[in-house]
Amino acid sequence: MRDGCTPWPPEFAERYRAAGYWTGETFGAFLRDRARRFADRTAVVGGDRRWTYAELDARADRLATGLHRLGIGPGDPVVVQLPNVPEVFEVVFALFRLGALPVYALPAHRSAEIGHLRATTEARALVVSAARGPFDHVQMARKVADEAGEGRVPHVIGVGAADPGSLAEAGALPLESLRAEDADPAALCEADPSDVAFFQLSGGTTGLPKLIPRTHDDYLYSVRASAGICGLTPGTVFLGALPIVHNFPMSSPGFLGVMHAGGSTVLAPDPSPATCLELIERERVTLAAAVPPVAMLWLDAVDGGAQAHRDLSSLQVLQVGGAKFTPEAAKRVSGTLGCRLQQVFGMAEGLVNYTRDEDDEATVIGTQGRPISPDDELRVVGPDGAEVPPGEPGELLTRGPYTIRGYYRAPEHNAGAFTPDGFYRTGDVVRVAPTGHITVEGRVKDQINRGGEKIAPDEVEDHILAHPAVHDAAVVAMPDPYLGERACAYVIPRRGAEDELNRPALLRFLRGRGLAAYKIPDRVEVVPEFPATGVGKVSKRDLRAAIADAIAADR
Ligand code: J2J
Repeated sequence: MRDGCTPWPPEFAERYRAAGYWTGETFGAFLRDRARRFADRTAVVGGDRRWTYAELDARADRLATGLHRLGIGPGDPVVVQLPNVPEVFEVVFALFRLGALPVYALPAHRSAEIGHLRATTEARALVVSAARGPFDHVQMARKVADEAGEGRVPHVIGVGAADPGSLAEAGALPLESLRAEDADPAALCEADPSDVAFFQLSGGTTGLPKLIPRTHDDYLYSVRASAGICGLTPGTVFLGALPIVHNFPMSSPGFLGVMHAGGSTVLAPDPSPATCLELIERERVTLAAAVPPVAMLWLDAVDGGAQAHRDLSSLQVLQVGGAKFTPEAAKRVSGTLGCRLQQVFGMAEGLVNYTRDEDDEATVIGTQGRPISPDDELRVVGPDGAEVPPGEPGELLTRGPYTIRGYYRAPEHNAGAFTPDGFYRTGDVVRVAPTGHITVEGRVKDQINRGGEKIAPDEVEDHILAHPAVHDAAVVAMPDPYLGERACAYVIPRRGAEDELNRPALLRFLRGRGLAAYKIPDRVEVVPEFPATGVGKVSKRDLRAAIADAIAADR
């Protein structure tokens, strides 16, 4: 495995191969095979564009050829930050065909995150949106690229420019210019299936987001198994409403599961009910994936709202995951949307759980499902690390055929995030029923789950601490009826700088540092001191309670 990664011990790798989980298929070969079997079927729909499997396959080869001529080759990381457009598929499969590694960034990420990804992976190119919009991704990427030392400056590639010719002025190459007339088979390279195929980004709990190295073998196993569990067929029409390279819409079963089955993915430019419910009706969508706040917006829009007139009869399953879906909301799905609910509890590090078709209603509403694989090993432990009695709440630890054994280039962090025998500490507090179904009860990790978007408080605190008027900062979750949680920053001003520290100034400062918008605190409380724990550390528990009380009193 690539340097900086933690391989599975050989006895586990052998077991996973012998069980038929790891088949030696690569992503490049995966698309080739689908293109042969489903050539004329629609692979992806975005706006008024529809690409068949054969067309996607040919595009991937042509772009791979152009990228090869640019000097991108086997093992080269390339940051991919794109909105939900068909080119996402073209770019990532072109990279796979070269043995190059996509590094998946979310559209919301800004220079702080993209810069970190570039530096950690030593990326050879940054592929960003050049479409006109409220934010200039090309300019940001150019700035990030120029921060790399001499000789290591990555290419900036722009996708979707209205006037590709003008991109050169902004210091970027238009994607169009990289599509070779004819594919050159010599440019293509078959990757090692047991090696890293791409990097996902972790939500993170401490410091900067960690990179998650996923192999062809492990990831394609989760994709195939997910497609089976979700009963996908060539008739599946999947609505990609969330940022499409997030682990959930990519692999649970996501667009890759849909490709495995020969179905179609319809890309929604945004997750709003107006956009998505119209697409479900028009494209006869059968499967959609949403985070809880998005699902709730759809429910409200249909339940006597502006989208009540939509014909949603094609929709068979709404998947909800990424954050806890309350039983109250879960109960509304079948009556309002006329489809089944599937709860999904997953993580980019690996383990994914689904409620199943055959589960009774109480299980679908009250649990977050059970694991994909019979070889997913779960341990539920108390604060002392010992297993709790069955059915009791505790922290979930897991290892298995598609759960990583370590983050990329993070040995110190890995020492705490994994047990010595290779279990990943999820930080989630769960209960496991005798049937194996998991209910998420809370978490022990210091993380904020803002409607499915994960925030590492520590990362935001570091940015706040860089403000000259700030003495100390603590970022905590506060309850929110719509997103579940939002972020509140408690800050102590430096003595004498009390007047300089106010919310607008701090928010401007954080935006100026290039932090993704969802990480910018929703509320700022300026205080003279923090409550302390017995050992003198700031008590985040007390801060969470204080802000929850303050919100309750405001209502
Ligand atoms: C409660 N918490 C949940 C759920 C994730 C499928 C679905 C989601 C993700 C994802 C994913 C939850 N109820 N149903 O990668 O393939 C919280 C947990 C978990 C963390 C992982 C997939 N579903 N969570 O959300 O890497 O805290 O993956 O550890 O973004 O989200 O976040 P992420």
